[in-house]
Amino acid sequence: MPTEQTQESYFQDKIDREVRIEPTDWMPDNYRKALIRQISQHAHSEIVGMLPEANWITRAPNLKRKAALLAKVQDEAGHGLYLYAACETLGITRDELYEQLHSGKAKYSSIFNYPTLTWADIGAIGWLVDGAAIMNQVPLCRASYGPYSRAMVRICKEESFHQRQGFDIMLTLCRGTEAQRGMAQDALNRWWWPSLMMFGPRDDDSPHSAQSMKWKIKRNSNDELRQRFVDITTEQAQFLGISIPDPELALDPETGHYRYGAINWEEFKAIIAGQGPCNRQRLEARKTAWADGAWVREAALAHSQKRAAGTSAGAPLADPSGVARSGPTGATSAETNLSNPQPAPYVK
Ligand code: BYC
Repeated sequence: MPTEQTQESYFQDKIDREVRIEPTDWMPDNYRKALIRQISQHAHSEIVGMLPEANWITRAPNLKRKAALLAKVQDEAGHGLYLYAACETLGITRDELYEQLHSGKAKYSSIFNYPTLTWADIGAIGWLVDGAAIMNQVPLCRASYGPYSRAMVRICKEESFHQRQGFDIMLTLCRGTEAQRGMAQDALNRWWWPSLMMFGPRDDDSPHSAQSMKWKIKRNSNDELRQRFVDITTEQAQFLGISIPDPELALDPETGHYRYGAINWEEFKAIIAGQGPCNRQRLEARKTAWADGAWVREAALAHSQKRAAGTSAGAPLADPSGVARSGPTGATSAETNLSNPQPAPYVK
């Protein structure tokens, strides 16, 4: 019988050799907890992140923009689902995860506690917020936990489209009228600093980084990723012809990186403590969605129970997918549907 210590050194050795950890493998309890914390925070960020953007679907300036925004918000629901599913493989239920969000025990990204005041904010979110998300998430495609790393591959592909649509909105505004350029500048002024905060506290103030990097849950430090983001977006802002609201931003010729001014960490702490401009509103919206969805959950449960009971009794079932299925009578649901264009009722 291996001791806990030998199991742990075997586990670390696997991580060091880049072998993925899978749900049925032995893992230290703290590794499991660290993953649940990070993956669930990420999943919650996706579904809370839908709120400020969804606010603009009905006010998008044209059909093309509306379709792209609608698709983006739907993608975010999908990202939430992949991540919740990955998290559930660690032995926690979806209900427990939601409960942690609703009670305030689990965090979600600080960035979604700011309001979206104009259409340019949708551009700035795509460009900066999704840009920061990609910077942080591409390395997570190589995270040591298999289900998480695989979910991240798909998420990152979609995030790239999100970033492009945001940049395209900014570019259109910046090439537009004086008023439109003004809107783009105002959005950059409001979203720049909160975007830098998305990467988390400074490395010397980040309690989880060292262990998470040893376990390869995280591959890069918060400051490292933040610097990469500043380097890339500064030049994108120059291309757009708008100014980053940081008088200290300057290229350091020695390092080749852009130096930037001090981040207001007091604001960050207040936001993650629940005191941001929209924290209450965001949590209320999630709790209302959960309560309003109770009948859907009940109906889905009743449906699956009926199917299970029906299948075990060998009775024919209407397939909600609409694919013809033959029951013991030889009749298919498609045939039933021929005489009745409505979806076939359950056969008890
Ligand atoms: N917001 O030791 P640290 C997105 C918390 S958006 C709130 O550095 P760690 C999307 C942290 O949880 C982004 N809380 O932690 C984009 C910890 O508190 P607890 C979501 C934050 O985990 C567009 C404490 O501060 N992305 O997906 O090593 C549309 C100490 O921090 C934040 C992810 O979640 C923050 N910004 O590093 C829709 C990516 N930063 O737990 C959606 C995966 C830190 O001890 N997550 N905290 O109470 C990560 O990469 C890491 O968790 C972080 C933080 C870099 C965020």
